[in-house]
Amino acid sequence: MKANDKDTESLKASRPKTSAAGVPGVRHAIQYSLTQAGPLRTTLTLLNLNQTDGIDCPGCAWPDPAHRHRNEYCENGAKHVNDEATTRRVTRDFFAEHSVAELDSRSDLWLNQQGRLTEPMVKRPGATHYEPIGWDDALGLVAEHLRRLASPDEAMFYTSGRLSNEAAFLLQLFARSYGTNNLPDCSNMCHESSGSGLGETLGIGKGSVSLDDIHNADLVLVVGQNPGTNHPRMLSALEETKRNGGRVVAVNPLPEAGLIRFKNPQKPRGIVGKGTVIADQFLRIRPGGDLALFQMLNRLLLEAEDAAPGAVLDHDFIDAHTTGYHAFATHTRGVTWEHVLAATGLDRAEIEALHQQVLASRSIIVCWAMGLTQHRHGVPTIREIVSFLLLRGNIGRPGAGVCPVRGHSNVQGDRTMGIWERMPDAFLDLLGAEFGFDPPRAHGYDSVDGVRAMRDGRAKVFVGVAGNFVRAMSDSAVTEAALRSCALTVQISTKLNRSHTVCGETALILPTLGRSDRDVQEAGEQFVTVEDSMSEVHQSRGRLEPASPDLLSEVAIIGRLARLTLGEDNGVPWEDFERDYGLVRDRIARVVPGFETFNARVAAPGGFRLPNPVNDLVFPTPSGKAVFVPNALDWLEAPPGHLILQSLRSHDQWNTVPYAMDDRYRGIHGARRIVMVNPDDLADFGIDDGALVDLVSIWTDGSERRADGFRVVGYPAARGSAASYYPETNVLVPLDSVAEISNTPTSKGVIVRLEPRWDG
Ligand SMILES: Nc1nc2c(c(=O)[nH]1)N[C@H]1C(S)=C(S)[C@@H](COP(=O)(O)OP(=O)(O)OC[C@H]3O[C@@H](n4cnc5c(=O)[nH]c(N)nc54)[C@H](O)[C@@H]3O)O[C@H]1N2
Ligand SMILES: Nc1nc2c(c(=O)[nH]1)N[C@H]1C(S)=C(S)[C@@H](COP(=O)(O)OP(=O)(O)OC[C@H]3O[C@@H](n4cnc5c(=O)[nH]c(N)nc54)[C@H](O)[C@@H]3O)O[C@H]1N2
Ligand code: SF4
Ligand SMILES: [Mo]
Repeated sequence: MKANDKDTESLKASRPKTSAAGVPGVRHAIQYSLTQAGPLRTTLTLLNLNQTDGIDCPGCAWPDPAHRHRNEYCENGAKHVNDEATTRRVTRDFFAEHSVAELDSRSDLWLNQQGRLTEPMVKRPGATHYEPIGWDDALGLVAEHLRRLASPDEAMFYTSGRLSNEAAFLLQLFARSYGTNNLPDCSNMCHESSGSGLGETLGIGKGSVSLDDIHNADLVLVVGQNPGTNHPRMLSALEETKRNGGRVVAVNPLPEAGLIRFKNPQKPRGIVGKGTVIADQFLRIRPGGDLALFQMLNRLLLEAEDAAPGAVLDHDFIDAHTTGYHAFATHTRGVTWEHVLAATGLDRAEIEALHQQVLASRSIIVCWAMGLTQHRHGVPTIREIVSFLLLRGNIGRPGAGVCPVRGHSNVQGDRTMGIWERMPDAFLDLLGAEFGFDPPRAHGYDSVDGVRAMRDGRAKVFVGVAGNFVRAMSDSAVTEAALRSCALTVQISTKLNRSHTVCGETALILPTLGRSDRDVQEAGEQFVTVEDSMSEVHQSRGRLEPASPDLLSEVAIIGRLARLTLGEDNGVPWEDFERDYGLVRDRIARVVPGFETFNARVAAPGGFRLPNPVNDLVFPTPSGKAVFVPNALDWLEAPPGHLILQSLRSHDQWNTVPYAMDDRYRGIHGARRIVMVNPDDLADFGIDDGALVDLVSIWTDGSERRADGFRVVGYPAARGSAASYYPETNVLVPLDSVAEISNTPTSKGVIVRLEPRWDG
C-alpha cells in the first residue's frame, strides 16, 4: 500500500464553496509559492508570468488577453510555476539514500515535494538504487538500446503538453527519422475526442473562437468543465461576457464553485465585494448525459422551426455550408423525452428553459473539457454539439463557435508540430521533403495501444518527455506491469514522479530545464514558443537561474540522442538546432502550414494567431462542407446498487501531481481518498456520510477492480453519480474501457459500487 492510500484519517469536510478566487485565492497561491521557491524566486516568477517578454504559464492553455495586467495570472498558475521554481533539490545523495522500492512506497505528493532533479541517473538491471551517470553515457545507453531493437516500432516516445513547439518538432522528427510513428501523448487521454469529433464535422480539430468572441457572445455554455480550478482566468472572460449582456449556462454533475460566483482578484470589486454570479442557469446532469441533452436541444430547435418557419434555423448557412442536414433532422426528430430524461437526470422544464435561452441568443459558444471527452460516447457528443451550432449558423461568426478548452499549456501546439501517432500524409510529405527522408506511414501506438504493446512484449523501450505516464494512464496495475516489462524506460523530467519508480529493467532519469529556467546556448539566450487553446502562438522566455548546472534543455537532449542513435551523417543539423532554436523555427516555418515567416512574426509582442479556416467558412472536410452527423443515442446506465464514478482534479493538484491534500472550493481538507456522493443515494444504499468504503468497478468481461479505503463525503452531486480524484482512481478504469474512435480512457464514466469496510 502506498502512502497516499492511508490519508483518509485527517479528512475535514465542510460545505462546498459557492464562489471562487478573490483574496483567499491570492493568499493560497503566495503561501504555496513561498514554501517552494522562497521570496526572491517567487517575486521573479510572478513578475514575469504571462508577460509578453516573460515566462508562459506552465499551467493550462487558456490564452492571455491582448492588454495584460501586471499580474496576469491566477492562483493556480502561480502555484504551477513556483512548484517548478522550487529551491528544493533531488541530488545523487538522495538517490543513494532511498532505494527505488522505497521511493515507490512514497506518495505522489511526497515524490513531487522533494524538488527539482539535478543530474542524470541510471538504474542498472538488478540494481536497487539509481546511481549517477554522465550525459554522454546516459544518451549513449539509450541510443544503444534503440539501435538494438528488431524494429523501430518496438520503441515509443510519449510526451505531455508541457513540451515547447521547438522540442516537440524535434522529437517527432527524431522518432520518424528513426522509423516509427509511435508518438503517444497526453492528448490521447485528454482532448482526443474533441479532435476526432471536430475533425470529422468541421475538418479541423481545434477550437474556432477567440477571447473577443467569448466576451461578445450572447450565450456561453460551459459543459463538463471546472474552470474555477482548471482554467481560472476563463472566469475573468466569462465575467466580461456577462458585463456585455451575455448569459452563461453551466452543465455539470457538480455545482462547481467558480461557475456560481466569481471574485476577480484583479479588480477591487472582486476582492471586497460578493463577486459576479457567473452561471445564469445550472443543469446538474448525470455523467454521460450530454449527448442526450444536445439531441433534445436539437429536436426542440427543429420543432421551433416547424412552428415558425424561417425564424429559428439559419437555412442560408445550412444550404451553403453543410451536408447531411436531412438525415440528421429525420434522426433527431425521433429522440424521445423518456430517453433524454433518463439519460440526463434533468427535468423537462430545465431543458425547455435552456431551449428558450438558446432561442433568445443570436450568437452561441459551447466550451467543454474532460467532462465530455472522457466518455465512451465522447466523440458523438462533440459531433452533436457541432450540429447544435450549425443549425443556427453559429460557426464562423463573431461571438459564436466551438471552444474545447485545452489542458496543458502547449498541448495544442505539440499536435500542430506533429506529435501524433496518425499525422496525415500531407504533413509527412512536407517533413520528408524538408529533411530528405521517407517518414514511416503506418500509424503508431497511442497511449492505450502503447500499454497493450508493452504488456504483450511488442514494445520494449519507453521514452517519456514531460509527463508521468504510469499515473496518467488507466488501469494502473496493467500499466505498471507493462512499464516494468520494458528493457529500458527513459524519463526526461523536471521533478520526481511515479514514472521514475515504476520502471524497466534499465531506467534513466534525464533532468531538464523547465519553462522558468534561463536557457543559454552557444548562440545566446534562447526562448521557446507555445500555442494556446485559441491558436495564439507566442514566446516563452525562462528568467531564473537553472535548478542545476547539469541540466540540459529538451532541445539539447533530443538532438544529442538523435545524433547518437542515427549517426552524425543523418542529414539533420541537430547541433545547429541546439545552438540556436531560431534555426528550428526556420524549419517549422517550411513544414507546418500557418507558420510562414515564423521567426519574424513570433518576435512581435504577443506573437500571432494561426488561421482557422472554419472562421472563413472554409471546411477542410472531404466534401468541403461542415457535416451534420446523426448520432445513435448512448448514455451510461449503472445496475442497481451502482453509481457512475467520474475521476477529476482537486483544486490543489497538477494532473498526476497533488500539491496538497485540500480541495478548498469543494470544502474538502486533509484527504484525497474521498468519494463524493449525493446524500439521497447514500440513504438508499444505507451508507453513512463519513463511512469508509472500497470502490469496486465492474467491467463488461466480468472483471472487477478495487481501490481501497475511501471516505464517503455527502455532496450535492447529480443522483446516481460519484466523484473522486485522479490519479488515485485510475486503478478502477479498465484498459479496454475507451471512447469509440478516439480511444480515450473513459475516466469520467466508470461503473462502481461502494463496499463498506469492517474497519471503517
Ligand atoms: N489546477 C489545475 N489546472 C489544470 C489541470 C490540473 O490538474 N490542475 N489540468 C489541466 C489539464 S491537462 C486539463 S485536460 C484540464 C482539465 O479541466 P477539466 O475538464 O475542468 O478537469 P476535471 O477536473 O477533469 O473536471 C471535469 C469537469 O467535468 C465535470 N463532469 C464530469 N463528467 C461529466 C459529464 O458527463 N457531463 C458534464 N457535463 N460534466 C461532467 C466534472 O464535474 C468537472 O467539473 O485542466 C488543465 N488545468
Ligand atoms: N482517471 C483519470 N486519468 C486521467 C485524467 C483524468 O481526468 N482522470 N486526465 C488525463 C489528462 S487530461 C491528461 S493531460 C493526463 C496528464 O498526464 P501527464 O501529462 O503525463 O502528467 P503530468 O501530471 O502533467 O506530468 C507531470 C510531470 O511532468 C514533468 N514536467 C513538468 N514540467 C516539465 C517540463 O517543462 N519539462 C519536462 N521534461 N518535464 C516536465 C514533471 O516531472 C512532472 O512530474 O492524465 C490523464 N489521466
Ligand atoms: S488560467 Fe491557466 S494559463 Fe492562465 S495563469 Fe491560470 S493556470 Fe496559468
Ligand atoms: Mo489534459
